Amino acid sequence: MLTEINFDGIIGPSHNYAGLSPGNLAATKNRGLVSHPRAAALQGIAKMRANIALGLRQGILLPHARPDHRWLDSLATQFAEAPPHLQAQALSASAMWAANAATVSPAPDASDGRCHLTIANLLTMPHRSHEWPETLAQLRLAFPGDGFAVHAPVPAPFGDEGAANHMRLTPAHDRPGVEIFVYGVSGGPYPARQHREASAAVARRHRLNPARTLFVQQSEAAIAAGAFHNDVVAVANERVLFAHEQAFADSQAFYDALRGTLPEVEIVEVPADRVSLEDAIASYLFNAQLVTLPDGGMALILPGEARETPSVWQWLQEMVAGNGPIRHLEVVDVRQSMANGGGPACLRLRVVADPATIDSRFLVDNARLDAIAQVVEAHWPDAIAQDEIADPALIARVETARRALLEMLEIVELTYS
Ligand code: SUG
Repeated sequence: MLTEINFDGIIGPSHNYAGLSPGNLAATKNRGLVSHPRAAALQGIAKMRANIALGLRQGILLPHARPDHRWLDSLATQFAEAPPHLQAQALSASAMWAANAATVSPAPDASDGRCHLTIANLLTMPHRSHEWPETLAQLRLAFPGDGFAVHAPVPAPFGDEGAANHMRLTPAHDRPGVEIFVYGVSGGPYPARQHREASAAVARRHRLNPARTLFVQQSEAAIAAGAFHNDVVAVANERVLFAHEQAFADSQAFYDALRGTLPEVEIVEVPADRVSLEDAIASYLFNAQLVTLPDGGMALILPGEARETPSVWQWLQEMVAGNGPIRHLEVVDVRQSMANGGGPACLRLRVVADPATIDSRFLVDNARLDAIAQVVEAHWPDAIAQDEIADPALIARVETARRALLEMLEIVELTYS
C-alpha cells in the first residue's frame, strides 16, 4: 500500500557551526559557537520517535563520510594540508538536512507509474555541492527495483536543492497530485539557490503531467529575509497548503492556478500583519512537518522556537481552535540543527511508496532507534569547537563513529572512510 514515509537524516558526528551558508541567517549568526553533535543526533532521534508515536512510518538516511576525502582528492589536496575553508567545507554534516537530498515524485504522478527521485546537486554552496555522490549511492540502495527511478543530479549551472523547493498537493497521498516547483530569481543580497531550469528538468525526468505541474517564483523579499529555501515559508500536505502571505512573488496567480487544477485545495495563509516574515523565519513556523494522522486529521510538527515566538504561538492557538484542517500541534526540540538553519521539515525527505519495496535497513521502529541512540551515545563527540576542526583526534573520532553506525545497521556498502 502506498504510504508517506519520512526519511530523517541522522545528524552526523561532525555537526559544527562553521557559518557556511550565506543567506541562512541562523547559520551565519551562530558561526563559531561550540556544537554538540551527540545531543544534536539524540534530538533528531527523539523527533523520529515523536513521529512514530503519532502513528507515522519512519525511515533514516545516513551521515556521509566526513571529511570527504574523495572531494578533497578531486581538489588535489588532503584534509591535513587543506586551507581552513576547505577543511570546514569537507567536514560539514549538512547531509542531515534530508529535504535537500532529492526531489521525489510519487508513482501516481508519473506517466510511467514509477516513483521518481532526482538527487539534488546543491551546487550553490561549496560545502553542500559534494553531497550528491553519496546521496545517490544511498538512495539507489534504499530504493531498489523497477518501482523506483533514482536519477543523478541535473547538471551545472542549474542549481537544484531538492524537496525543500517542491510541494505536492493531492486529495490523498496515493492519488495523482499537483506538483509545485518553487524557484528563485533574485534574493536581494543572497543567492537564489533553486533555478527554474533545474526544476523544469526534474519535472520532465519525472514524467509529470504538464497540466498538473506548476512553476512558482519565490518572492525576493522572502529570500532576502532569510528564506533560503521555500520550505522556510510554506509547506503542503494532501489538500492543504500552509504558507506565509509573502512566500511567493505572485500569490494570487499561484492560488488561482492551484484552485483551477485542484478544486478541493485548502489554502491556509498566514497574514504578514499577524506574523511578520522575520518572526516566521526566526521561529521556523513553516518548517514544520505537516502530516496526515492515521485517523485522517492533520498535525503540524513544530520546533520549540515556534512556541517561544509570541506572534507565532498566538496565531497557532487560534488556528487549532478554529475550524481549519490542522487540528494538532506537536512541538519537538531540534535546537542543535535549528542553530544551523535546519528545522523539523529540513531534517526529513518524504517518500510516498509501499514500505515493502524499500530496503528495510532504511526503515526504523523504536527498537532500531534505541540501537542507533546507543551508537550515538558511545561514539558521537560531545562538543566541537571551531578551533579544533582540524584536530586529527577529532577527525579519527568522527570517522570511527560513522563506521560504528554503518556496521550496527549492516549498511557497510556505504563505508568509504
Ligand atoms: O543549506 N545549513 C543548511 C540548512 C538546510 C536547511 N534545509 C531546508 N530548509 N530544507 C543550508 O543552508 C549550515 C552548515 C554550516 O554552516 O556549517 C547549512 O548548511
